[in-house]
Amino acid sequence: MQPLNRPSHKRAFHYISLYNFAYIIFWIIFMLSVVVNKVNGMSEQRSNDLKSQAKDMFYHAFNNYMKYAFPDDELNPLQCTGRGSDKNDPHNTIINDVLGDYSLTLVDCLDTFVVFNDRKGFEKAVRDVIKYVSFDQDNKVQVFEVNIRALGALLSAHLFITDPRFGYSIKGYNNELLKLAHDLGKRLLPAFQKSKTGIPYARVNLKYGVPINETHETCTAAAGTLIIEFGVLSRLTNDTRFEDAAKKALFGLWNRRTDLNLLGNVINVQTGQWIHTASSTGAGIDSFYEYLLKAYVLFGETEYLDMFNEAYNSVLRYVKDETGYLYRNVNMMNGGLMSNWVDSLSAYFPGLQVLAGDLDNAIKSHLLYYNIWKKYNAMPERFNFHLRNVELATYPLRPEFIESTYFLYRATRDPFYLQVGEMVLKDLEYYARVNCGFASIKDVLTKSLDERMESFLLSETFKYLYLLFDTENKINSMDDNFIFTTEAHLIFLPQKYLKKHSKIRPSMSGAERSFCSIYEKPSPSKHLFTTSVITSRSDADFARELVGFEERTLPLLDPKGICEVPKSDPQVIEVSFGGLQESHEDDLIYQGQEQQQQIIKYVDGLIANRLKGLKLELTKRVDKKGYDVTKVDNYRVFPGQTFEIRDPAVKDFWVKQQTYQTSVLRVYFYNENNYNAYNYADYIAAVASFGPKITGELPIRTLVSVSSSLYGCVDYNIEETKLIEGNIIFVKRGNCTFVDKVLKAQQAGAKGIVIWSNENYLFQPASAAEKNDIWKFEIPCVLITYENGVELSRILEENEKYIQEGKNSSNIKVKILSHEREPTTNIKTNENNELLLTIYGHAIRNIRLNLNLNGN
Ligand code: DMJ
Repeated sequence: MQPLNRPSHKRAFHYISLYNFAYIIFWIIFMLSVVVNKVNGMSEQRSNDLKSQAKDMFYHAFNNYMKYAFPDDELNPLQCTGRGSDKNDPHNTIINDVLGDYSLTLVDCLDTFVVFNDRKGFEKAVRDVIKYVSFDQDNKVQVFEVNIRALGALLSAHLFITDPRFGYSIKGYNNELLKLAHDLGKRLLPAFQKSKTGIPYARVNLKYGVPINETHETCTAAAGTLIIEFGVLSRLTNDTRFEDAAKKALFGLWNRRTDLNLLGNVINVQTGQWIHTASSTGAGIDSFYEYLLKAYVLFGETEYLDMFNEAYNSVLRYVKDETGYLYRNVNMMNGGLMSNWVDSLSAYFPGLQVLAGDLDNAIKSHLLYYNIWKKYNAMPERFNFHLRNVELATYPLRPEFIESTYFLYRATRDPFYLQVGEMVLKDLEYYARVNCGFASIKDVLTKSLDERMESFLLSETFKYLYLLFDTENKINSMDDNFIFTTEAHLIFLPQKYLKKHSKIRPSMSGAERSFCSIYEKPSPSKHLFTTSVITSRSDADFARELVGFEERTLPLLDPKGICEVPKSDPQVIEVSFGGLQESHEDDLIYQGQEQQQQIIKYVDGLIANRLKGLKLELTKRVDKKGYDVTKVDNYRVFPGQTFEIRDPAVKDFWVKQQTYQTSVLRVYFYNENNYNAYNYADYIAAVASFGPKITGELPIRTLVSVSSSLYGCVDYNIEETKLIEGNIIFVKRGNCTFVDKVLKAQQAGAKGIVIWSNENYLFQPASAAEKNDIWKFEIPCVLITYENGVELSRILEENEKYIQEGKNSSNIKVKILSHEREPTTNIKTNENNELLLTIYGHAIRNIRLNLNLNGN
């Protein structure tokens, strides 16, 4: 029997190997992809279920509002009653800024019905608004709130009714919503008319205008978030007053920006003085940025884009921190840190970054909020990133985080964002749903509830949630100049309402729009089975560590558990022509031109006839296509302008010039909460022009700071020398030269010196030539930015505390490593055979070389 069986087995094996090999492989791949898909992807069935749930959530809130509250403004979700303005307490601005007895919730969610494709619901809501809503109310409301929630909603619904493309026409409709909007707009105008700067008063009484003794203070977002609704109202009614007023307000703010292109938070509308000087992407300023970019998308007018690009660049430069995950509150004058929290409102910013085409930054900043949500199953109003805990614990069911998630999903189609949506949806259902609707969360730690259901829950939160899962929704593929307003109202403007573009507009931003997405889809081979790329990013865990979220939700990529600290090209580079030889001075070109002005300003930018002694500031472009010159000495180069160089010496100088060497200062520290997961930080440091260059890795050493000699300018005494010997010393910039600091440190036996700059950009510590000849510099000297210095001194202080408390006995150790990318400058030619200066391998886009002055 056996001999007979053997061949048959063999035959069976041959049969399998020849015919079924491909079949088996197919099944293995299929099963693996199913398994991985379960982890990283989302089935159609699941996203359909979530879509229906999102819809159900909206109707649960809306129907209960209609049943228990309408025609009042809002529903009290715990008591199942309605509420309007607080007549008993006129100073109750939390209520009265928003509720003015005009059925706010109904008005605010008109176009949400369009998103749900609910024609009947839409028509009924429109008819109710026409029948019940009047803005002729003796109520003082906030111009911003009424504008975004009511005016925007009315205009959006009117546009849908009157544009036959959508099929939302209503029989007998006679522009009633537009008339209501016009009436409301006129009631808001007094806020502008009484202001000397054109920046509107924050509040206005809908019946009687701006009350006497009304406060002069308003915030940037309140005054800078009007142009969309006011612009559209003007164009639809032919009444130009609204657009003119909103534009004046916007420029009133913009023209008061600082030299850093930053705006503050609160301003006096009569004097134009800034009252609160914190600049951020969050509360008080958030939608100002949003409306610059969206005004450009909607109206197509490039001045808004230019303003946005300038403002956004400064946000990246000063508000965004080193890691690229955190956008903080910084002083508008000097970029210094003003507080240690991020707020829930700023979670919209990644969505705006998507619209700006900056996906890379959008993904990073969104990861931070994702981890905050994971930690609390909600988004606390303020989160302290220093203490890694909640600073303000309320969560009024705001939309911002889900809004960004939606935009990121549309841009990447990464199922990670669907899972984020599912997490948000489940948490809202579990923690906020009550019998009569949804209640705001009073405390994200205890999940206690508040008697409030804000109208934006219906007009924004549920709308974005639904659109996220309804991947085929028409709105998602509208290829038009349409936008979601800051209250998520859908606004589009047919061609006939758009203005003709002016030809005088500076050329650059027209030609090189930063609107194409720079996101590169992952190559399929790299992610064969993984449908989510976000969860596979090597720095994904970093955001988790930033918020101190213990539970690991993303796959562990490094077995040692060490997060990768993100690195990127510098946002700003300074190049100095201090060392430029004036070899050209005898050239014919310059004969008789010694008196010629070195820099000439003209409408399209600046011209430099001679470069020697000039300093250039180069800023990374928003579209990531290299750098732009943003300053030449103290002259600014604005977006769209060029910097023309007429000095032939630039060619030699640029080719020879190797910009200064940078290194990495790796700081190893003890972290009480999470020692294993995150125990070093890398800071990019500039290496001094004198002393040894850094190659490879220098030995790890203890970092010391001498409290009696913070600047390191005087000879160290015996005690201090003992502390310094064999270690690396950390000193502050200032009080004496870099050379003095190095020599003193060297004398005391230091093995290296780290200088804490007072500036937030890197530059190279240099020495006067004579001293260079006299002294021998034996130890490496590196300089770190002000911000990194703040962080490092905090780490040193904390460690000292841990040592005293007996929690840790080890000093802070540092290692200086060479930076793998040597920054270099070069000259290349572009496709039109024009010369381009490059730095770090990137072109400087707005430099024009005009080196042939004699016309030969
Ligand atoms: C909404 O009214 C708008 O999104 C506004 O821009 C900010 N505040 C709320 C939601 O949080």
